[in-house]
Amino acid sequence: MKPQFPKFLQIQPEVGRALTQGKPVVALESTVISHGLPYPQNQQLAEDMEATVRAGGAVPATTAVIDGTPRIGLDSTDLAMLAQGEGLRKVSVRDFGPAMAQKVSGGTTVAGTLILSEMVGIKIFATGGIGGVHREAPFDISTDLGQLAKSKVIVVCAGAKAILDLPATLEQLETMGVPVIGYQTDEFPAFYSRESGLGVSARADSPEEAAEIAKAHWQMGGGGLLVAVPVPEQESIPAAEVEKEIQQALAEAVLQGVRGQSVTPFLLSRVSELSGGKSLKANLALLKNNAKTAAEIAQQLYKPIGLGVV
Ligand code: PSU
Ligand code: MN
Repeated sequence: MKPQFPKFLQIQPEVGRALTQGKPVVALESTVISHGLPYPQNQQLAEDMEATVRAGGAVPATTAVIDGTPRIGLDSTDLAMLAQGEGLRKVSVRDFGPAMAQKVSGGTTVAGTLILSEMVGIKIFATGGIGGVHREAPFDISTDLGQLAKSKVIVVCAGAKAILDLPATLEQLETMGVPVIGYQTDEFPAFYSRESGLGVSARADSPEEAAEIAKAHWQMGGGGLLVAVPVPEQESIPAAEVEKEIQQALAEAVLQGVRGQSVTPFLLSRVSELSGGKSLKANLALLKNNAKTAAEIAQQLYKPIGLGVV
């Protein structure tokens, strides 16, 4: 049966064809472009992630809202606009309605990308780090977690962002029934660092194994899954080293009264400045590595192996 795509979405023809033919598609979130990284690294990264997915044999589909239309699959002009545009929104679950009605543009967060992916049958996407429970304000819990529990999509990430309360974030994921799969690791990666001292709920050593776990989870009525891939060794920063910068950035955020959607972008950019660009390098490396891993898993997801097609 051919998938029916909602009329209010704009799907790039190549992505639509791949979905209709059951070929592997990897979605890519775009808040990392509009809010997570500085220009021009953000634009280069957006292009690099698409190229990495392609090299891995899958079709990339960066998602965003442009002039009020939710879009799945963007071209270079769109990516450049997201990287350079002024006044772009950060589109999470509650922001689609206003963004669409008021015809504005913005990058989709992990939660926003989960919604769009599931709507068109994309089963996997790549990001840097998911949102989670904040340290200074434990009632500030990213919508990413709630949406992960609902959408039947794999999110390939390098763990949750290190600026967060990682143990609390893992507890929330457990409460919400979201499997946390360590990819070739028993430890939950901490974004800039390969180590956190925290465990995962299961481990997968290959793309096949990750895909089989996801298919079985979905057969049992489960929602989203995290596949947590450690940042490549060469660009990783020891947790103790980056922690000092995180502490300082957190203190500044409290002092300056940074709140709501601005907290995560503020912290990421301050840590980058304080680390002399070292954390930015790690962030870029892990994003590309996650795109590569997502393409590998996508190949397996669309194959009728083991437990059968989903
Ligand atoms: N990963 C990155 N940089 C980012 C983000 C993730 O490497 O900027 C974004 C994601 O879009 C994620 C969002 O969904 O930050 C979380 O924001 P908040 O904590 O406000 O929910
Ligand atoms: Mn928040």
